[in-house]
Amino acid sequence: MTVLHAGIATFLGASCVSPERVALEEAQATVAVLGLPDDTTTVTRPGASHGPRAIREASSHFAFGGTYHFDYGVTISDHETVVDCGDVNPVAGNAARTFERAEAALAEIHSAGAFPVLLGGDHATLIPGARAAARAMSGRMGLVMLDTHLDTAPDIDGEELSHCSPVHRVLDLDNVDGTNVAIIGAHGAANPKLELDVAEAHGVHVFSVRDIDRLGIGSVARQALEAVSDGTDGVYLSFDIDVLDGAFAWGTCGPELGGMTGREVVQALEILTRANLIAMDCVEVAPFLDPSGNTARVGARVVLDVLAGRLAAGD
Ligand SMILES: [Mn+2]
Repeated sequence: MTVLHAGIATFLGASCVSPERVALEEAQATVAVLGLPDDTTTVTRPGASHGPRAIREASSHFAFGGTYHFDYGVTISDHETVVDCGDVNPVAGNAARTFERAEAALAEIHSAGAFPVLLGGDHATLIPGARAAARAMSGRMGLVMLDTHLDTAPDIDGEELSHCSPVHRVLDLDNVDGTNVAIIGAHGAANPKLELDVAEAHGVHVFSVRDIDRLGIGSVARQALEAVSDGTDGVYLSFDIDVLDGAFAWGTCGPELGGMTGREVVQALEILTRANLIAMDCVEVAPFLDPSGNTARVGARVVLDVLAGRLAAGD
């Protein structure tokens, strides 16, 4: 039976399971989707707080024919038990407390041995995502981020929990070294010089769109994979939907001209999923800015590619 729009719009129609270790273990969850509907650290155009539900809704379109991913030749549901843990309940106006709640839920998911798929929310979503992942592992953690922006600002007017600062908060972690951080897709006119200076000072590998033009996405993704994997026990993958050219995904706070193409993103994910991924996020989908629904659909597709890519890489 083909089911597209019946029932509750969980991610891929997955069962709802509370983000508690015991419940997740009872469900034998191997992948746990968690929404963080918060965009209160956004500096310009908000709306990403509605991203998780829009991505879930869009994921319904991919439930046609089961969860077979043609590009990878794998049926995700044959290998993974995906569950949907719903959304973190944000504390309005208090990002710190909201992120504590997100970290607590993510800690349960990690302890149950499931792979967390965190749906933002603005890019500050990466802060609790990375903190929880870093705490759940023993060795060093790498970070690979696809983003138009560097997001390395130390703070914004003294506020350290900003969607301009998540990479700096990751660099603050004890078990992260800047040389194990790679940013793919940086470009455009909205990256302050200070953020580039911070990235360079920490030895972060920045692969710009011009690098992609010059070297090809295959070479760039392989170099990033090597950097984030070198000496690390696990890699966090953070995907900001705005890394795509604004023409592909304009429903986001800061769409830019001249970003990555859909084909480049697909190729990059195929390579990056060969890393030992310990968690992922997909952030900055602001559905009200894209009435067509395409940006959310792209977000759902990114998650599917990561899930299928991990399976293909594990063969
Ligand atoms: Mn961005």
